[in-house]
Amino acid sequence: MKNSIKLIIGAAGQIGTELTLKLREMHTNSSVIASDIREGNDELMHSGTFEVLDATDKIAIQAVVEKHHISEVYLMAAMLSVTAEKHPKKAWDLNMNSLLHVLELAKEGVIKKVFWPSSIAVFGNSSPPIYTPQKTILEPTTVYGISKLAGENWCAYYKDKYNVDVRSVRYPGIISWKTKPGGGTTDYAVEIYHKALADGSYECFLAENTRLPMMYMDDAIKATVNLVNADLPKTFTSYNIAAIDFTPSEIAKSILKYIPAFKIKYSPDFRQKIAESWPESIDDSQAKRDWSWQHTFSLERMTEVMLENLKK
Ligand code: AKB
Repeated sequence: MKNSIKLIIGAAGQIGTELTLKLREMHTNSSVIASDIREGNDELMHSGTFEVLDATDKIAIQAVVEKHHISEVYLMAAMLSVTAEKHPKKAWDLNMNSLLHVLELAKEGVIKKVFWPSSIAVFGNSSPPIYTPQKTILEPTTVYGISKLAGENWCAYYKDKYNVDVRSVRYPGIISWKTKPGGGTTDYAVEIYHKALADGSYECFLAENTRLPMMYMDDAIKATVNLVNADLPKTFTSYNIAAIDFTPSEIAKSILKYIPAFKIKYSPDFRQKIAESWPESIDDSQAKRDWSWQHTFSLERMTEVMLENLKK
């Protein structure tokens, strides 16, 4: 797969942008095609080919795949937890149809490999909240979580029935500075850095002791790239991956070390209930065993890097 051409669907989003840039750096700019329904930031647009692509349109996906001789697809387009609660049917259509289109293209042999991210949103109130295991009760409470769980089952089905090479991780909340996230419950952990620098204060939509699993972007990209290139067991698994977990008050404390006058106020809203249905921490021992997953960034290091880069 060294010289395979890669297509990122949803390349203008928070993870899609950095994944595209990383793959372009690792391979060549011309072997990584970015696509999204809207244009991305300057770095993304100027570093290689970009195609406007609606992820729900199978004919359009196939046309781009054939035009560029794509063999690997990274399907990063999705509606996240908060937006999906506002538009359940639209979220289901985007999150499911895009996946089924890509899996069908893989089944037909048009593409060879698929990466599709799931999320900690597959867990619900009945899952054990601390060190949530890989295999456990999965009763999601959000439309987003329901779509991710159904997606995991579809991936397992296509792998088992049609031997489709599809790989997946359950991302926790992802924190980064290049592109802002949109519509997620874990977005507060990005907003807080922006507001700390711009206003010296932040009004948090989660309660101060709400602990959630999180990860710095570089670790999320490393997990994605390593998983796609690993030799894996035959059965499909959407892998739990863990890095750090913290509460709003703990991330605020880490910011206070750099901005001593920083103030935080807690005004939990409807997003609190979503956060409370998700794990506090994740057991990722199977990812460690199967493909040697290991995170790098601590909360302290992440705060340092976030503030340093956002200041620029
Ligand atoms: C969200 O908050 O919806 C996402 C996720 C945890 O998948 N960041």
